[in-house]
Amino acid sequence: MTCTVTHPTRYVVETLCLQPRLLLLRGFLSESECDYLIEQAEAKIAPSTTVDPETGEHIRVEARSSSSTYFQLGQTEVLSVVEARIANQVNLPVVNGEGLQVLNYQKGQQYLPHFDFFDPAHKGSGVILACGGQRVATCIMYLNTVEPDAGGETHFSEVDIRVRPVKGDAVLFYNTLYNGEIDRMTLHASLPVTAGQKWVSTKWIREREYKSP
Ligand code: PD2
Ligand code: ZN
Repeated sequence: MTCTVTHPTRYVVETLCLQPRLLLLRGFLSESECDYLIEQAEAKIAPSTTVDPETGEHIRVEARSSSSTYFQLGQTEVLSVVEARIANQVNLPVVNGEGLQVLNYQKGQQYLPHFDFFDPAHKGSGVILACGGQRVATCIMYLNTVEPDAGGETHFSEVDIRVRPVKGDAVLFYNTLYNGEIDRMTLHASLPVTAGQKWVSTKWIREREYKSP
């Protein structure tokens, strides 16, 4: 499909919480960028994996029942534009970003409460932290709207904040505190989708340039 790249974009930044540092970015992606990301992902989507904290390897877990796929940094022009927009918002270079991930949740699928940072106390974290440092921020972009009462909210349980997926909006949160320590207040989940489906794109941003192992 053709995707109109409109850069720079105007969007509204709303602070949802100071700790954890949580921002809602309304209208962060255009409709056509959302549709483009879904279309690019659809062909290659597969059951999601997560990083094993003991070994650092990618494994499939019940806690994450979605399907997903990854893109390389700058793989297409549209991806580059979105990546530059995120980099501007977090004030960190594009190269600190891991490749964009697109996730699909069907009815009943969810992502149980977890942290996006790598806990330095876990055995497997050393290997992962060596290639770019900590995941300082996460940007979850909603690619479709999930109707009210149809579940699928991103839930920050420590502060009981639920963000409902609205097409084009994004939630940005900081996994580390100002002193660089991990912030356990960022515990978050994707609540089960109870009707329809949910599409998101997640960007994890590292402390330094990210080089995949
Ligand atoms: O899809 C979500 O709402 C969600 C919630 C928690 C995504 C992630 N975590 C993630 O991709 O890390
Ligand atoms: Zn997460």
